[in-house]
Amino acid sequence: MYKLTFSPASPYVRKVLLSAYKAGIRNQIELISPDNHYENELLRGQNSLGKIPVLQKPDGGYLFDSRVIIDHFNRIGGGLIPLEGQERDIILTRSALAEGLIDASLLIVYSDRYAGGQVPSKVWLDLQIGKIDRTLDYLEKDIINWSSPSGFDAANIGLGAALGYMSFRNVRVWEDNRPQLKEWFKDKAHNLPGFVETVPVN
Ligand SMILES: N[C@@H](CCC(=O)N[C@@H](CS)C(=O)NCC(=O)O)C(=O)O
Repeated sequence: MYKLTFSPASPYVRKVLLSAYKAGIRNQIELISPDNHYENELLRGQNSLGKIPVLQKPDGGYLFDSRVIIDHFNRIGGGLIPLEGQERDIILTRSALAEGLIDASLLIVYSDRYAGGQVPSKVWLDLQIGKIDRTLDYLEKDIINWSSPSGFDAANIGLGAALGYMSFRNVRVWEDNRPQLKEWFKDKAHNLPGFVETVPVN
């Protein structure tokens, strides 16, 4: 069995779990919940950056971060990232865009959570909001191209996790004036294997 540091709120963990569903290996993964403090910290401690997700493989080796874990799932189960060709470059670039949405959203959430009683910097918040809004506007036009021969790929999974996280933490009302993206989320993202099972909770 694999072991995965689990947090029900983490968009990076959700991305990894959705990828496991898609690759057909979800049933080979034991989730180590934060309630299991000792084991969760032991796993997390394998990443000196102190971040989750961390995956322990059946052979005892460890993998992080989420992109590396997804690449591993892709090699053993497939269906997430084409192994070669131009399509691979496209999916990886789209995945990076979705990742950037998650990163900027998390930085906004953390700027408040770790402000230590100070008011978060408006300059910093505006910088992150600018990245998010520009990307959402781009996606509103580009999402029509995101359908994949394999059904759902790593980029679709990343975007589903990113939009879900933004709503969950009230980072942005991303649906406003973005009907294409809204429809994609309702019709496509909700059909990702495991999407409903991994809806973020506190
Ligand atoms: N690039 C990493 C980011 C992981 C990450 O930032 N995870 C958050 C949880 S959502 C975390 O562990 N934060 C704690 C920290 O930054 O100390 C990945 O893709 O896995």
